[in-house]
Amino acid sequence: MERTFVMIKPDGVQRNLIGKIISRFEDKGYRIVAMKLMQVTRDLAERHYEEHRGKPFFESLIDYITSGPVVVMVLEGKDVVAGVRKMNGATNPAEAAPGTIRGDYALDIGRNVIHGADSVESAQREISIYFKEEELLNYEKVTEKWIYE
Ligand code: DAT
Ligand code: MG
Repeated sequence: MERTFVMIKPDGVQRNLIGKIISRFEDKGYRIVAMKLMQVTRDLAERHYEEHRGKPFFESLIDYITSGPVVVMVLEGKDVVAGVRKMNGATNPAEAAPGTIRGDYALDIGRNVIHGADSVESAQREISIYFKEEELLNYEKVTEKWIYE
């Protein structure tokens, strides 16, 4: 089963959106296989976002991600990488469709509430940055026979 990496960013935590955001993913049918509240260090943030190093917004992105606690999680499900990206909405909330997380809860690109890995390879890399193998749980939910045919 495919896995993705998701982060509720510091603004999402401060604005009491943790429960609402997790509910959206649960309601969709994705299974949470790992989750924790944590403070991201600059070193960790720079590793996470290394593809953006040198871009004009890099330093403010690192300041933002390290500005307070975040919730990180690993979600599992059919086509979960693309599915979560769709649920998150466009990177710039000004362009994110209503009904998406960024479309419903954000206004500025530098306060866009949520992160989701952009490919299966990115997901694997990001999961390994934020989680140890033993933090990823293997279990089944009884509802899954009503979610998958
Ligand atoms: P995404 O988070 O949708 O994967 P990304 O990987 O291109 O988007 O960028 C990572 C984060 O960096 C993004 O959530 C917000 C910030 N960012 C991206 N492009 C930006 C820009 N042009 N100006 C300011 N911040 C930007
Ligand atoms: Mg990205």
